[in-house]
Amino acid sequence: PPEPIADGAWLLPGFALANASEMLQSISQIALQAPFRHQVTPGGYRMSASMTSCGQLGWVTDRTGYRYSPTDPLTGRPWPDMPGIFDQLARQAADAAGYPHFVPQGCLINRYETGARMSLHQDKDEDRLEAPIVSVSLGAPITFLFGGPNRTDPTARFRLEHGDVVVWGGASRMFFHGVAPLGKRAAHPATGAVRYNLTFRRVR
Ligand code: MD5
Ligand code: FE
Repeated sequence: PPEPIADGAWLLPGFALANASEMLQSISQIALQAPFRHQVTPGGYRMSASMTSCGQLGWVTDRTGYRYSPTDPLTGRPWPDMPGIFDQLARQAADAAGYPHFVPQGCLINRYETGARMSLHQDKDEDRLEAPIVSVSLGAPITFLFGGPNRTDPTARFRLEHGDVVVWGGASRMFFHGVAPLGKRAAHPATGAVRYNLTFRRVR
């Protein structure tokens, strides 16, 4: 059953488990067309998580800024189509968390290897901040950090495991959050020492 973890945020433990191996296969297929790459922030830092996207819009960053793009800057081609199983799972999870009619326009796929992390940030490059973000974790477990609406708010930490889904809506949609470095011993039989996170987003 969904567990509340913050104002408007729901953890759905194991919600994606039954589809996990098919989703991992889809990620491999997507990466053949749109390879994982380490993007650079506007400040000039190389992100330690590598990323790709599928669907109508992908999230990109370079020295000029953060934005959503219908094409992959690496290849100039549209992002790979969003697999039906991704779209269905994201809608079902949003529904189960009390956000019906969620329409994902894009899926950002983050790939964490040992030591990769994501520092505290807000997701605010979307025009539709009233829509939730659906997040699916696959592979090695990590410690997720989330705070509140202000950067200085205290951060809670909890473990996200293979197959877990979190739906971030309501107030939590704008909360500061991050990911602790993937531990040296963190692994899962399905992926080895790698964690994937898929975030489904309504952008426009
Ligand atoms: C991850 N990814 O585990 C996380 C999961 C990202 C990112 O943060 O931007 O790619 S998404 C978690 C999330 C989304 C929106 C709001 C909140 C968390 N929150 O309020 O804590 O790779
Ligand atoms: Fe984020």
